[in-house]
Amino acid sequence: MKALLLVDIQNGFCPGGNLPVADGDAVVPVANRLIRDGGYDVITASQDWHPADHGSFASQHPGRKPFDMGELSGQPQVMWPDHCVQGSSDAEFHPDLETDEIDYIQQKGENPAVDSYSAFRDNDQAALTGLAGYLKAQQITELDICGLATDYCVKFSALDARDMLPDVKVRFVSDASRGIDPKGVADAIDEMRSKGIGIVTSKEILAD
Ligand code: VGL
Ligand code: ZN
Repeated sequence: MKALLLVDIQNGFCPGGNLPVADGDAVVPVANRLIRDGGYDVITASQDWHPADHGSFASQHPGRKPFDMGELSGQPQVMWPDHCVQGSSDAEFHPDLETDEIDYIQQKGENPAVDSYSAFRDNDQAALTGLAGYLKAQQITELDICGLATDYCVKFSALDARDMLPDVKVRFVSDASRGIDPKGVADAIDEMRSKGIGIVTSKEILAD
């Protein structure tokens, strides 16, 4: 059983959004091809879904500017611009993403006191989402992961998948992903590779 995880392909991370990733919308046509022709049995997607007073927002920390380093619940935390607020258009999936075939949507980042880059659990690893349980119930053996942003939510989702689904072959789909910081992306790919995550392109998947 093969599964695809589309990470945070939302307006907020695309040009015109509140936390835009350069070229973020370029992942949409690639994701659509994977959804249609990637041979997946199960398609899942995550959605960054913050309350308006989320503690990762610089606006909640007097004197901090977006992209400063700060603290959240005693942990170092990037201070983000307000983004992906629940129910706002910023939090919607990109309008061109073909969402009809998505079997399971995992919203995350709802607890104002902790950030949740990974679609599987909060950054402090205390609370799990339902995604790992869902994928286990589907008896998946392969999981391909792509989306936004490579150096944050895609990377942490892939590392948690590797950790929490030990019998599943996990791969990162590079051309269906974009990141915030070029150095961060290169480091993220090195880290994923070193932890046993395969690095593939959509071409290789679509050729199979
Ligand atoms: C993300 C920063 C803050 C992401 C989410 O989806 O990569 N990055 N919230
Ligand atoms: Zn966020």
